[in-house]
Amino acid sequence: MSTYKLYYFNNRDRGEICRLIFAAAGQKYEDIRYEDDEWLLHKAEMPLGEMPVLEFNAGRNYFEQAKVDAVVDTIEDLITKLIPVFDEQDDDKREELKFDNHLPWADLYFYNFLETILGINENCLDNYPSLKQNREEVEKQPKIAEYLKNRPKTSI
Ligand SMILES: N[C@@H](CCC(=O)N[C@@H](CS)C(=O)NCC(=O)O)C(=O)O
Repeated sequence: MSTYKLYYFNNRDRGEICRLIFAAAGQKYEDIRYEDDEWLLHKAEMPLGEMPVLEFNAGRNYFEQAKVDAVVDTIEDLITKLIPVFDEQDDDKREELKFDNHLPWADLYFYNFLETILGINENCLDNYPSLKQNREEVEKQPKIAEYLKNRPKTSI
């Protein structure tokens, strides 16, 4: 028999839709709710350090499709953070936004991830000029350019 554990904070926010779906389906599940003051003890147990997390049959990330969804959703979070920067026309304000949102780190993360995806499909950014531009800007940074030129070549 399938068993489900849903981990979330003791509030509705992003977790409640899962609870509502379980309720609507009449599916039993364990509703594990962490209080804010105990969250830091559990954060590292979560695959992405965030909740909600669904545990199914005593393991995490069981469905291939769920893993794919998680990757896409995580990239979606990054894109959401990048959008105000792409939209900002004023160069100074744009730099400020990057700083405020810790975007240098997000840009690098995104750059690295996309490199793998581009290895699978080199045309995948053709419809996303702003993402292409973001990659180009990362590559243009002198220290990054130097690193990319000299790093060992690996397949992934
Ligand atoms: N894209 C993620 C976002 C999850 C998310 O932002 N979770 C927040 C609560 S709504 C969280 O875990 N915050 C605590 C933390 O990041 O330490 C999802 O929808 O699963």
